[in-house]
Amino acid sequence: MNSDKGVNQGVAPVTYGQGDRAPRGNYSRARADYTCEQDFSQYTEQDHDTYRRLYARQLQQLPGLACHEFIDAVSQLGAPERIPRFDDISERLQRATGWQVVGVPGLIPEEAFFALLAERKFPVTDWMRKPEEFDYVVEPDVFHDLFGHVPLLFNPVFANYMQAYGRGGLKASRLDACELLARLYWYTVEFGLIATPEGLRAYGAGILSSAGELHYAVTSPEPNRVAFGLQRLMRSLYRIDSFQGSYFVIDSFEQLFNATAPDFTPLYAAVRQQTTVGVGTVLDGERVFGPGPDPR
Ligand code: HBI
Ligand code: FE
Repeated sequence: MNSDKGVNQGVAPVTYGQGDRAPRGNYSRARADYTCEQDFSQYTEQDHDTYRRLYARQLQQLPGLACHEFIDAVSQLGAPERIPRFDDISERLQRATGWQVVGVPGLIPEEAFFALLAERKFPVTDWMRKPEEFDYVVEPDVFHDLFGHVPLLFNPVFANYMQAYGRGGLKASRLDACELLARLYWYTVEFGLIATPEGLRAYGAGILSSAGELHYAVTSPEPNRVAFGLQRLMRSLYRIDSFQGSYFVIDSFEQLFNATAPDFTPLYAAVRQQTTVGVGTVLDGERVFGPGPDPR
């Protein structure tokens, strides 16, 4: 098990996309790899209640909007009434796909993040948002990280994709291409849609853990839904503070995994030669999807 060896009191807090706002987590308890024990004693009854209410609200929206792989696995998170113990989830996950969840104080630096994914460890923020942040929280919290990300780690193909992403990230760090690879994460792991025989469904954690965006991403006539293409995706800017203007649609998790198999070095070079694509832009001749069926 983890000892306190390697605790790094000097570990730097991380503040992506937050301007000057200090991150909420306490980074002094993190080890050198940025992981920490899940501080279970910090949770108040109010925190557990917030988890229970968030879980219930998302769960009832899933049919017809979330992909079946997610719906099939969500119960693996354990009892929906209280914040689960990461170790209990890890035990089940370990058996299913060899993944573990590990605690972190919040956002961590990209290289530390990639290194954990490459070892089949998914970093989960341990603190819970406050009730006044019920609908929107700036930083990922324990609900987003667990409910949004962990169910699909029970799917063997998606689980392999996440590890491949981590390995690709370590390589991208050396090639100064993290910005391009971050777009891949954003438009797949966080905001991905998948075309199924029953219609469009969401598999991205940012969608699945959001009360409003789940319905919007799948059924609204407003956003663009573009067929997944790696080069096109890496050219595309994204926004972090409102619903997405564009989503990318995969056909299968195999497609996603296979797309990450080649060495990205020539791809990065090609993308750098091209113009970036603005939020919500559709290019000439591009395959787009209409909104999916509304289950309401
Ligand atoms: N840290 N805890 C945490 N969770 C993330 O999702 C995360 C991160 N650090 C970096 C990061 N994501 C992004 O840079 C991804 O684009 C890779
Ligand atoms: Fe996330």
